[in-house]
Amino acid sequence: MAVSMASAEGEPFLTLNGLQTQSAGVHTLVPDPVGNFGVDTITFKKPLAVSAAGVVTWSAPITIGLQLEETETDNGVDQNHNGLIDERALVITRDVGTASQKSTIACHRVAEWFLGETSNGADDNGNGVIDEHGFCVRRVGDLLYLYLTLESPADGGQVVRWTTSTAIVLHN
Ligand SMILES: [Ca+2]
Ligand SMILES: [Ca+2]
Ligand SMILES: [Ca+2]
Repeated sequence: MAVSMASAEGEPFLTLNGLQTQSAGVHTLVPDPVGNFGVDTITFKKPLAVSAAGVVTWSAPITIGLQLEETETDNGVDQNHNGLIDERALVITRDVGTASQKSTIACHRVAEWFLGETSNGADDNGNGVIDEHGFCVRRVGDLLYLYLTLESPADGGQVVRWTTSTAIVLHN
């Protein structure tokens, strides 16, 4: 039992760590998610190289965003019959705005809302972020906080949700 719990909780953790937000430039965040609501879509650049004089060469923009699953409609009904309602996918788009722009899906089965949160202008789950979605990003100082809730159908029409959050240090 303990093993399966660890494995299940590991999935959102591994997803967040695979997003390559590590060392994203603090001054490259669009939007800069400093508000109490956070954002579910963010664009950033990463340092590719630093010259001897300290000049940073930045990557092309990278966008991470929460999107409605292609086969789902945002209406409280399980259109694609997978046992999940209005589920999202987390999409990474690299080389944004260039000829080689390409999107890939980082993960499916992202919940519409972060665990314990509902849309009401209040911080229901007491994590300091208001009305956050199943994927949410918020900046505090030079730390970028990432939140993720994944969900999976279970027996008897139930839905099981796993959630995690992490903080990464941004590049100046
Ligand atoms: Ca569905
Ligand atoms: Ca909250
Ligand atoms: Ca709320």
